[in-house]
Amino acid sequence: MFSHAIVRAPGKSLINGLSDSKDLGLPNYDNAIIQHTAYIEALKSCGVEVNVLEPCEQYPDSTFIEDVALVTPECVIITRPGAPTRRDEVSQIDYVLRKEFMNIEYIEAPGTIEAGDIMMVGSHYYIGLSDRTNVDGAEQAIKLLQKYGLTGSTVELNDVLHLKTGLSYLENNKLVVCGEFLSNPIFENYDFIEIPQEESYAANCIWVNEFVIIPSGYPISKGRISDAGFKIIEVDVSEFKKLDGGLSCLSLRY
Ligand code: CIR
Repeated sequence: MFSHAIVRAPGKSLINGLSDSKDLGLPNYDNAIIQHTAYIEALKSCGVEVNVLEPCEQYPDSTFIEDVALVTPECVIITRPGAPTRRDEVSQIDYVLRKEFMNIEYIEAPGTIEAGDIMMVGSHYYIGLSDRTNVDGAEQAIKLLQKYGLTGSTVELNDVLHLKTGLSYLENNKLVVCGEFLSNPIFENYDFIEIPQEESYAANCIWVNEFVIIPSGYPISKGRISDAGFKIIEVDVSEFKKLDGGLSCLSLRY
């Protein structure tokens, strides 16, 4: 169960965020604020207390707060983002987490890792090797997890930005799966909830205390996740999609 979440309000600099989805256009700041507020309300309705951090104009992608830290029940790992424009974003979360957590660890150069590449399944953490997360960063993270009695393993990525762009774990062995992960033997023992390619954006959804928060506008995915026994909350995050950001990227949950 999660009791807390941390989010960062988007800044006006959002329009300068990284994007491989330029065909969707630039994000609209006013809509992004409305959508972000609805996202916070969705988290609250799952019983989570939400700490809303001030926007940080210096870092256009800083609303995608998931990427800069991994919060586990035993320790926090401050990441080292692979995207150069995001690397110093960590300075904006470090002091926030220090107020709440004792065991804070850091990924060091030349390692890079973004926590959108890390999927928690109980005490095990799958780490995607992507354009943002390198082998060194993943190995450092696995060693740190082991130090606290947790485990980790790597997953090669081919097509997606982050591991959780195409995978979401919903507890009870249920795994939302799309694209390249459907045929990856690493995940063959999970109960798949398959997301069709045309709805691939919905593969990034979040389990929060019996609920699953999904992006609105993906009816096949909604039906399949609902049929698997979950209560669904839909949130429109289309402005964040324009920057390749999904639902999970917008919060740290613990
Ligand atoms: C980026 O490219 O870094 C941001 N525009 C989007 C980050 C999305 N984060 C995530 O999937 N965990």
